[in-house]
Formats: sequence, structure tokens, C-alpha cells
Amino acid sequence: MPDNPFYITTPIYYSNDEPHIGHSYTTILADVLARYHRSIGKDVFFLTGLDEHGQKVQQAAESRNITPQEHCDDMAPKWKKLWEKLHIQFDDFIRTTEPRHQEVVKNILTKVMDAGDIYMDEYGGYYCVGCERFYTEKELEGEKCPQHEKELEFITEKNYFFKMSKYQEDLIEYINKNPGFIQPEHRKNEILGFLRQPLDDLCISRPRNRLSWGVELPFDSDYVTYVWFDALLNYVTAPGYLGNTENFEKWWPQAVHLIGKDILMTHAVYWPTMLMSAGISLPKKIFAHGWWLLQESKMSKSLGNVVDPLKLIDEYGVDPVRYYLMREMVPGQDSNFTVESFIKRYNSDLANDFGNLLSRVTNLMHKYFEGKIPDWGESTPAEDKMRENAESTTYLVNELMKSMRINEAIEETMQFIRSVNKYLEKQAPWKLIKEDQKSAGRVLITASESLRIGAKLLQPIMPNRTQTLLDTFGTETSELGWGQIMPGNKLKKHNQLFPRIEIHKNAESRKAEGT
Ligand code: ME8
Repeated sequence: MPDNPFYITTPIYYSNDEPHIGHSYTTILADVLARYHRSIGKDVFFLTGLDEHGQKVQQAAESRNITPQEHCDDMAPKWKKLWEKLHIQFDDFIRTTEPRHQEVVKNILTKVMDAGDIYMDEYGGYYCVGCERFYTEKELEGEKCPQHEKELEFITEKNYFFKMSKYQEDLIEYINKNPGFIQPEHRKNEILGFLRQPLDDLCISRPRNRLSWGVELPFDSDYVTYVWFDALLNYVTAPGYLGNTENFEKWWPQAVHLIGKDILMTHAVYWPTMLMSAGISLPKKIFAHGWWLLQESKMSKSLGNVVDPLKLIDEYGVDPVRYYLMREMVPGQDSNFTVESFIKRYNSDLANDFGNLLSRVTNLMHKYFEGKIPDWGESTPAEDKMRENAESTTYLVNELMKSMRINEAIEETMQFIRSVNKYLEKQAPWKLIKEDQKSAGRVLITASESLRIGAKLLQPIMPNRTQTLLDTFGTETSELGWGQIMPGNKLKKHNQLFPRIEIHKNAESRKAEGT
């Protein structure tokens, strides 16, 4: 069994809505990390799924005149279909309505109750259905939810509470002792700042007569729990908290939770304190990325500024969408999604730098070497430099991928690809061929090997198109090291890897579609 298991999770998304670009981003990021860790020989467990209980789902079902379960059963395949379209290779897809999960919720609630950490109280607070949580006055801006900017309703009712405050000091100590626990750094500081104020206890129930769509409390059948005391537990359900101790012990200590910054508080404060109370160790890392922003006003006016992942996939293919999302967002900061920047990025990086290079190299080999990869020949300092460059890029990209700096890993790889373009320009094999066929061959195999390595480095991000490139050269090995390409291999025919997107044509077709 490979060492160092790698367990990666996405949030489980609310099943009341259709997936959009933001959900796609987190899930692609998890898939890229999962693929990368598989490629370096780690044993990977990649979990995603759906959060199916709560008021939002109940309301969505009511508005469709169907039961919440019917609504959830209808929505789950839609999410799975998008993930399939985005080539997401998850290992488990959890739904909170599954019996395996509800058993865990009841089990952990019982443990927390037995630890003396749950009590009943009458409570008044501002409830946001969007966030599915109460806000205290000090957290609000006026009477509006800071996330949804909606007026909130003040609700008073008897409910069960979790003594979150009891664990405040332990949590602060844990965060300070484990600097990598909350990432990026500024998010950790945000949480530590928040923890300087006394922590409130957490309302974890709803009376069944107000909300029935949740997990029944094991100690009071008039109440249900939903969303946070339900959903967060999915992360321990899936690896086998109940029923598969060996599996659980293998995966759980390695858990990396990828989330958006909107749910940082619930993951970095609620979740660790719940685990402390239940006597379960904490996950390895919580990584909160920023938001994709859509500038509505500009969107309708500017060129093709439509932000719909499904449409983009249909129009430009999955790999370019994955590439753009991974390249464009600096994790930890917000990013604007516009089709203009997508097209610009596509044309410059993928069509010009990467795809063109493959076409140029293979065209020359078809023209002068009967469509075969030429021999290495004697290397000169220029080839030695390319090799050094490939090796240092590989090293750096590995380091960046391991620390989840995907955008930087991509940029390093693209700089390397640009250096291959420069090498080719400078060596000009199309001129060399006239007097020195061997040297022209040496340049072409060197450029091909560099391209192969570039494709391997980009494979977790663009699994399909990079495979086309690797198939073109017909190398059997999946090794990254220099010198794997086989002289004499016949090139396989390939379509243009990234055909240039013509902006005018595009604008017209969008106009015709009325978008
Ligand atoms: O919060 N930019 O589910 P949710 C980037 N069920 N990421 C975005 C985004 C955007 N504009 N919009 C959404 C829930 N996301 C709970 C989670 S987990 C135990 C329970 C992504 O459907 C991002 O990962 O509202 C964010 O945290 C998540 O979707 C919220 O999904």
C-alpha cells in the first residue's frame, strides 16, 4: 500500500440549486490535487457530495410540489452529471439523506450529549435561511445578513445548544500549535481575531413542527438537526467512522478540507469544537479560497461575457475551462470571471504557446523525418540548458502543487513552455535541416521531450488534451524524468490541440443566440 494517504474533500453543496461556476471551481481544484497526488504514487480518497437537509431544500421542494426526498433524488444526478462533464474523478459521493450518514449524526450527537455538551434553552436570534444559521447582533450589519444582504427575521424558540464556548481556549491553542491547520495565513488570522471575543454556544436543532426535513435527535424526537451539525459530519462518515475503523484511521488524520471563504467560520470554529467534544482528532488542514465574482452590469454589454460553465464546456471543451479556473484564481483572493479573459488566456497560453508548439514540432518531423522522432545525437550547451530547465521546472512545480499553489505551478510550466518556443526559434531546425540534418533532429527531439514533460506537468489540470499530446509521441512511460521519449517512434496524427478562438466570429455567434 502506498505511504502517506491523501484525503481531500469539497464542501457538500446544497441540493436546492443547480451547480454553478463557484462549485465547479472548488471541485476542479480538489480533482486536480487528487490527480496530482495519485500521479506521485499516493493513495488518494476524494470525497464530494450533497447537503440535502434543511429549510432551503424543504422550501425548494415545496415550491415544486414534491417531497424533499423526491427533490433531492432529482437533483443528485444533475450534480453528478456536471462532475462527469468536468472529468471529476471522485472516490465517494455522499448524500446526507443516506442511512450511513444519519447513523453517524445520531452516534456523534449521543457522544456530545453524554459529554455534557448539549443543553436546552430558549433563544432569540436573527435567522438567515441562506446561511442556515442564527446571527448574533454583533455579527450583523444593521439587521441584514453580511453574506446575503437580506433583512433577517428575529426568531424566539426553545432549542438544543452545543457548548461551543467550552472549547474556545482549546481551539485557540490548537490553531497556534498547528500553523498549517487553517490556510491561507490571512484566513487563520481572521479566525484567531474572531476568537478574541467570547464564543457563543451553537444552536443545533429545530423543532420538528417548524422544520421537519432533518435528522431526528436521538434524545428528543420532537426536534431535528440539519446543516452544520449534520453536514459537517459527512467528512467522517465517508471514510468509515462507523463500521470501518481501519479505513477511518487511515484517511481521517490526512483530511484536507477545501472550502470557499463563505464557510470558513463553520469549518474552522464549529467543526473543530464539535470534534473535540466527540473525542475525534481534528482534520489536517482547512483551505479556504476566495470567490469568483461576476460583474453583472458589464456582462451583458461586453463581448460574450457569459458565465455559465456548461455552456463554456460545450463551446470550448472541458480542459480549457479547467485550465482557466485553475490559472486565473490566486487562491485566497477573489477573481473576476469573464469570457473575455477566458478567451485571452486561452489564445495566449493554450493556442499560441502550447498548442502551436506541438503543431510546429510535429509538422517539421513529418516534413523532414518521415513522421518519426529523430535521434538525440550529441547534445550542445543549448540542449543541456533545456534539460536543466526541465528538471528545475519539474522540481518547482512539484513543490508548488504540494503546497496547493496551483496557479503558480501552471505559470512555472508555461514559462518553461515559452522557453521551449524560444529555443526552437533560436535553433531554427527548418534552416539547420539544409546543411545538418542530425542537428535539426537533435533540436526537434529536445523540443518534443520538453513538450512531453510540460504536458505531464499539466496533466492533472488538463487530463484529456495532455493525453492527446502524450499519445502523439507514443511514449509508454508515465515518468517525468528527462530522456523518456523514444527516437524512431512514429508520430500519431492529432487534431490541432487548442484551435485559436476567433473573437469576432464568437461575438457574432453569441449575438445570433441572443446572449
Ligand atoms: O455552503 N466562488 O453549500 P453551498 C467560489 N452546504 N466558490 C464558490 C462560489 C463562488 N462564487 N459559490 C460557491 C454550503 N462556491 C454547505 C456546505 S459543507 C459541510 C456544507 C463554492 O452550496 C465554495 O466552495 O452554498 C463554497 O464554500 C461552496 O461552494 C458553498 O456551497
